Amino acid sequence: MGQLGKDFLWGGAVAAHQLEGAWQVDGKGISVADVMTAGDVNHQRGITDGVQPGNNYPNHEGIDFYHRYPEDIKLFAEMGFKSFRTSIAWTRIFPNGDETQPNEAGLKFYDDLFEECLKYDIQPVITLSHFEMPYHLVTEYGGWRNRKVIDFFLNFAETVFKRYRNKVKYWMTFNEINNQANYHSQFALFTNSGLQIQPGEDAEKVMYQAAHYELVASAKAVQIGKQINPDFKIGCMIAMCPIYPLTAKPEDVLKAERAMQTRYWFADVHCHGRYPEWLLQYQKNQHYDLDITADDLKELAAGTVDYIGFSYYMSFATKDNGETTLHYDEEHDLVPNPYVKASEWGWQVDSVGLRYVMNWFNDHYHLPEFIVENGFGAVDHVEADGQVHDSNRINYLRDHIIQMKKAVEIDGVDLIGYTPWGCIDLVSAGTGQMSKRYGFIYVDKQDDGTGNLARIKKDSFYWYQKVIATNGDVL
Ligand code: P53
Repeated sequence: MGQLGKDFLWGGAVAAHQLEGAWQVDGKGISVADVMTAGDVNHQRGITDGVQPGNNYPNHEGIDFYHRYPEDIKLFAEMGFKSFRTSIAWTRIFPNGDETQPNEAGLKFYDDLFEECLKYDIQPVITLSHFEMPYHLVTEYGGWRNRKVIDFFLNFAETVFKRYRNKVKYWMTFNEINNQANYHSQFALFTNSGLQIQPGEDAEKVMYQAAHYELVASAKAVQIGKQINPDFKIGCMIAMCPIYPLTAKPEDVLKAERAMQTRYWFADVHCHGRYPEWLLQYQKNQHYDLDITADDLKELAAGTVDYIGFSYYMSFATKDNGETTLHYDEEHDLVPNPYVKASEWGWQVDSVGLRYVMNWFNDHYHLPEFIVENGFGAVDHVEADGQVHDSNRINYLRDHIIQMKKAVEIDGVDLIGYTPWGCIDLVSAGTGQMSKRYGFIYVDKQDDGTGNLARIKKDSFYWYQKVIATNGDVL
């Protein structure tokens, strides 16, 4: 029977663009996140044509982590964090993305940040590309639809691998690379790949091309990283929302299977180093004439990942719609699951699903896993005495940790660590809101941008501190 080891990486996760702010400080360039306005549960975030005056761009200030990180890392250390997942903002290192020489001030910032973590024995866990590619690569190259972007990315990856080779061991290449399986979502295409679909274009085909280039870039990055430091562990990062059949009707089960294939083939390529048969056949049937070379296929095979990093927030369900092609369209083919309750943002909370997906990943890929995001986005209230009683967040995390432990102790899954999302309140990726909070630490900043950015420990702060101190025994 497995156990959470004594080196289990308890921690928390964030992404550069959602908390650093300082969007134009020390030579940083404009990223895709810098041209996204605020939305809410009913309104998508806008994507503007460059930064336009008069709009609210919540990522520009974030929670000003760029200037306040020593205070924040100290709070993480107080909770007992062993790891801290963040990303390196590509635009701090290569402001436009296509320069040959990096920006030293940006490199220095992450040196200092990682040093600050290591001071407390907190291991930085680093995502190379987390929804924040240089906007210049979108306007000049069309984002990841362009093969040239592979080399720009590799220049970035090599630069940071070399610079931080003695400070960072755990890396991930592309955050939630599979969100774009939902190719109808402007948000997913833009944040994953800097794609803006032109009239008359087949969004699905463009997505398959961009994803291919990203997967090649990831495979090459894995190989480059291993040359720089053979001890590196380089993973993929998959947004895992399992898709259940609504009923035991065979057609529903088959539809759900294709839905899973459509959302998770990205993991097949990362882990197996090759495309699954169903997808090759699908692309052939669609007469997609994709730029996939024999050299690319060799790179994919040579650059498989060491572990599966994944986020887990919710599960989905689907049902048969009578189409024999089984084509899965995430925008239209999901149905509510009557057995689980949804959050205020419509995310269907399902802790048992976490154990299910840990088994699913293990059976498909037989690799170590790392839960690099999990959490409950909810409105918090600061009471008159200045406290935040976030018992619903504690309940969510407790339920998920219970299932996580079962997957390890009963099912034998090899789990590296657990870094709940947004360990300090930050800007929501999906909506741009501050009010969709995940943190153990409250940040006084509101959706309209007001607030003094003060940090407050929530009830969950003390709860998680105890969880870590007892290695998950006291929940
Ligand atoms: P927010 C969709 C589905 C699952 C995870 O999300 C997702 C998304 C995109 O919104 O994103 C991840 O902030 C992502 C983080 C993000 C977090 O989940 O929309 O990796 O950047 O903040 C939570 O509530």
